[in-house]
Amino acid sequence: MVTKKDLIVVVLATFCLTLTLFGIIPTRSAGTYDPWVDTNEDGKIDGKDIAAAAKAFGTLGDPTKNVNVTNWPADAQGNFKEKAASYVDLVWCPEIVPGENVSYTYATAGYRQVTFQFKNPATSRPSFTIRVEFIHGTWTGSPLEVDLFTVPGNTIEYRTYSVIGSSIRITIYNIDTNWGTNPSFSIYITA
Ligand SMILES: [Ca+2]
Repeated sequence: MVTKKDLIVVVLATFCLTLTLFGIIPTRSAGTYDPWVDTNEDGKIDGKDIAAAAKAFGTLGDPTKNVNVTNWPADAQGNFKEKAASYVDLVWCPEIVPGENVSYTYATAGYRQVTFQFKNPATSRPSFTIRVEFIHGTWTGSPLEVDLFTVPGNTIEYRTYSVIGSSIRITIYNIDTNWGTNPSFSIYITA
């Protein structure tokens, strides 16, 4: 028994054969090339694509397609690199006694810029010296120091850095000989 599907297959197959035999494939496409219609992905919409559609005519299924994506943003290991959102941290440090220091490290991979604002709340003493370094994740050498500055009492200082490593380390030294206090800082990591 000849079904409707068989008829359509025959008609399409004849059409394809005619195109092939008589070489009347138009050199100028009537529409625009659509890669989703190019089922055998040879860069050309022709009888082979129609034949494939004809062969599958009437079948049912899940239209979800597996796709390969090229030129996606990836890190050195080939993992997808999602654009990071900016973040901020506000820190009230513990009391740093004379001669001591505290360090804070923040991830900066995928970020563009860091703005650091430091507040020394002391009326006059102590002064704090701030060391700012970038660390590269796979780099075993010394961290890259990008800034070293001293903030006297009753002073707010802020600095901005371009990201040049996978993390930034802020070390706060109390350079006084007698006085300690609790400094505070804000750090803005910007995508
Ligand atoms: Ca094709």
